[in-house]
Amino acid sequence: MPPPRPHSPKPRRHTAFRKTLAPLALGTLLVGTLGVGSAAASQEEDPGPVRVSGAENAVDRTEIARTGVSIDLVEDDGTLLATASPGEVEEITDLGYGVADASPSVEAMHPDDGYTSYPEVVEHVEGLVAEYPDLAHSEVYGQSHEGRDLVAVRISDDPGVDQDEPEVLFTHSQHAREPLTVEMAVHIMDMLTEGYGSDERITELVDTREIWIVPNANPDGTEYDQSGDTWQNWRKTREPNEGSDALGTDMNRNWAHEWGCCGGSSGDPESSTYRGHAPESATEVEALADFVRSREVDGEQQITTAIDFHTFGELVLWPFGHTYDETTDGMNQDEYDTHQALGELMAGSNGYTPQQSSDLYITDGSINDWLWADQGIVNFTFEMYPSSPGDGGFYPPSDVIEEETARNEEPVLDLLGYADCPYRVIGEEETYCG
Ligand code: 0X9
Ligand code: CA
Ligand code: ZN
Repeated sequence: MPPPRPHSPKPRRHTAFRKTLAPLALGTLLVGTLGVGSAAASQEEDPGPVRVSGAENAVDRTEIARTGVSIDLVEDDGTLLATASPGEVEEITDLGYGVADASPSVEAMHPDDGYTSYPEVVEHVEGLVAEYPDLAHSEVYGQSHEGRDLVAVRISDDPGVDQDEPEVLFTHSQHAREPLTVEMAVHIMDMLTEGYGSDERITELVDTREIWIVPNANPDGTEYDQSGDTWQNWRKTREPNEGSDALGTDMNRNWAHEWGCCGGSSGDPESSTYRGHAPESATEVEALADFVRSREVDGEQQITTAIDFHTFGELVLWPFGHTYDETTDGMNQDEYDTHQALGELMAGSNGYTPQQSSDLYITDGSINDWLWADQGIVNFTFEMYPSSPGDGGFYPPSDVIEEETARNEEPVLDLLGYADCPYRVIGEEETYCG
């Protein structure tokens, strides 16, 4: 069954085009916005891409993030690419940083058919399960706000039943405007099923692990992002917020560990890093958190390791995000060292930069912090290709998909390999897995 189409009016324009196309589009705009006054008014405040100069370190970046902007990239010279509303631009300017418009080129903004849409990913999963019933099994773990199925795929030998094997979780597209991460999910599913029986390493891993793939954690956001003549640069979910015209929550600020603690998210629904009105208030976060909790069998969380895929920046990140400290309540030295060693190992294969997540800027309510602190899962955020906005930012041309997803085969297989005892990576398997 195809998911219901959202009924919200299509956006008339995109922030990125306001400056260049405004005079030209004025006539259409007036006609186009008749009768949708409030929606049009809220779009005036839609966050758009900006370039921020003058930030020198993670503390500066956190100060900037605290205004509510999403920091989308830290460039080598310290310049930031961010998504900011007009109000946030003013705040950053008041803090003494430079802000310039960073609208991407028109060509770069056309949705690219080479990407896998949400309906296509559902179809791909159905095809996979039909072709490899002995290796792949799909489950609907909930419904998005707009009623789309939230899908998880289990790949293992005997995938329909729960075996006593270490489980690994790959999550994709918490952020709608990161479509390359959905391609990563497709690549992992294809690699594991096609490689089974011919590739010895893959066969062994599929036989001895249960591998969960959530190919799109935020389908409403993705469908909206791909709904117009241009990509919509949309990050959040699409659920209405009480008392505001602004839609959606930043899923990666809505998780229930130290939610909203540390200036790493926004309390303003207009912001692209809005944390929601309560932990797990976003329908899609609650459903995914429930799914993770459901993997606790006989008091033991079966999932041992995880990667949450994002774009962009080519980074491997590990918890915590809510504090600059490496060790703290809920993260001792061995635990930190295990994350660091595994992160560095994986970065050694894909060429990404490995670092603690707060080295970038403080985030609170991220999935990483919750998976570790609440569920004890050794886990990472991958920020995939590109490393610079010049290569397409969130929307690189689809002809990079094959190369940039294949680039993560080795790290994914490495992580699967350590899933029986991640502490082996620091030589402490006796202590923790004996
Ligand atoms: O800010 C985010 O949510 C991630 N970056 S993105 O540009 N894809 O939005 C980074 C999250 C890293 N922080 C933690 N994992 N704590
Ligand atoms: Ca199991
Ligand atoms: Zn992201």
